Amino acid sequence: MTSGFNHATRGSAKQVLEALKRYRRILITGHIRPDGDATGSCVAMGRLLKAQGWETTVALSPVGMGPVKFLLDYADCLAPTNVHARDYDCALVLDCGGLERLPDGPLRDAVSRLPVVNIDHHVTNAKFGEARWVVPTGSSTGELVYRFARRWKWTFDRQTAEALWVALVTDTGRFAYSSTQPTTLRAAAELLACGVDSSAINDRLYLYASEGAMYLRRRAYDSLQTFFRGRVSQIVLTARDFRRAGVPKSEVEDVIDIPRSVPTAQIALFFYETKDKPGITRVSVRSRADSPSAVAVAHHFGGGGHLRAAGCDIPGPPKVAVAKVKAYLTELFEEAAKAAPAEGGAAPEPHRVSSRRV
Ligand SMILES: [Mn+2]
Repeated sequence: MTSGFNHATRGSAKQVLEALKRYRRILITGHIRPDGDATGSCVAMGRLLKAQGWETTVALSPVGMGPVKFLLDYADCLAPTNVHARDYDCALVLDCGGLERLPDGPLRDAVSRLPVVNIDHHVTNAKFGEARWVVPTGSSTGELVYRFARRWKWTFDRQTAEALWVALVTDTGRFAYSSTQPTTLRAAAELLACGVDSSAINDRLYLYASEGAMYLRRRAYDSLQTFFRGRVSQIVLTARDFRRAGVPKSEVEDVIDIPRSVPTAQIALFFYETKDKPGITRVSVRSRADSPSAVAVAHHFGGGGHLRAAGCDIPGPPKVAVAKVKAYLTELFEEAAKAAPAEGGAAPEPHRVSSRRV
């Protein structure tokens, strides 16, 4: 496979626009359990295309959406269960690397019957649909939607700018992750100029916490453990924790920062059980530049995502998932130690797993 071919399969903004021009009624949707980027991108694109004369409907489930739910007031939104293919000419799928990442049921059925156009930034993107624009180096799909609209000189009203602002802010960890690029900040600057109330949005997204969320944070801190001489850190929230808290995981998206805050941690893990997937432990994985990549770890367990931020589902309760991931990481670290023996005769990484509570 030549690099030219690879490039072609990623498509272009122009390819996406040409495809959309062939259709009138556009169904817009994003990945399951929509986060700020998926929600903001869909809502903004719905408004942008509508302003250009398209008929647009955004289909996203508000369940578990958390504090970004307010963006749904900015678009004509439909529950994924109420979607029928006959009402649309085309599906525009945003911030979604593969159709299996759409919610099961009427929405996915409808999309599978429609011509599909995709804008996305996941490295694991399957390059599906009749037209696409996939930019793995893009900070967020929101940034791509911004660049897309900007390229055709479309304008951004305040609500559209706010939806894109939320997408950028949430996917870049408030412009802190390494995915933040000059283009990201330029987009953000333009959006601010459109009247985004960044301070109010920041409070809404990051400051306010319910009692339940505070309880979960305490539980998360209590569960913090490190392994492999501090190179791996993890927290666990069980179904029982969520039952007691009475709030969903979307209210504590940032608890992954607890294991990430261990200075020696190359890999940070967050194991949690949710109501919608009983019997499954979900794992969020984060990695640093000098470690096995998060996506490699997630991929081993059938998951995916970005180079340094990925996730996977592992059957069984957290205890079982923790053991499985630990076993895999032991292998990874041993392989790495063999491939690059320590300099100056220093002892290789220990084979045993040392565990300590911090
Ligand atoms: Mn995203």
